Amino acid sequence: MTRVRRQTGPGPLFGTPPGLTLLQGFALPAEDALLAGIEQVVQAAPFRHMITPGGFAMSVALTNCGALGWVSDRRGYRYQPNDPETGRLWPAMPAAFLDLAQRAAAAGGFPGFTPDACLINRYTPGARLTLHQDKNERDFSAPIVSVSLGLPATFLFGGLERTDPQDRVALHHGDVVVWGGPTRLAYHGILPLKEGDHPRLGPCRINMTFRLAS
Ligand code: MD6
Ligand code: FE
Repeated sequence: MTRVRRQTGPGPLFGTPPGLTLLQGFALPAEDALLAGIEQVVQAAPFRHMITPGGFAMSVALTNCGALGWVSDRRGYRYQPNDPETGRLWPAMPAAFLDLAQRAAAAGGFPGFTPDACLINRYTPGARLTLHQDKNERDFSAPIVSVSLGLPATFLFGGLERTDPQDRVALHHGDVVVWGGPTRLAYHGILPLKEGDHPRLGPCRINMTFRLAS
């Protein structure tokens, strides 16, 4: 099984599982703008624990910005233009978010990526994301760009079947993962977040994933 080892300094890390590019520290220069943007989005559309179709509250709290937002409720998972809590449109995607996502996608081999959805996940210690596929988007030829902020987490990256073996990738503050092509529908998840206190974000991890949903 491939083990991904953390290297020093930013830049693409070769030897990651095929179809996954890890850009270590890529988001650090934009850190202040990203945190300000998140604050702005959260003021208009606060983090909330959505209910899964099975009836459980997710341990991860989430919100969205951009033309479309990912939502979950008893009826299932989908993208929609409005926040179900307020009925209002999701807040616009801050320019710094779009700029970072486009540069990261290009660095990961996907030039011309224009995401219309940004899902923002907040993890506190113990929160996890069980193994899943991202398959509510319409066009799987577009990649996903995923930005990690705050406490580190262990990302599980499996295959196209739920039971396939998984690689583990450590994601730290400022890391960006670009994911597309043959592994676009790979199962993946996040192990329960460990306790910790991040200098900028405190006891939490925030993940932003950019998608072309429509
Ligand atoms: C997370 N990320 O990192 C959860 N999905 O908190 C995801 O579920 C994810 O990072 C698709 C592509 C990249 C991701
Ligand atoms: Fe996902």
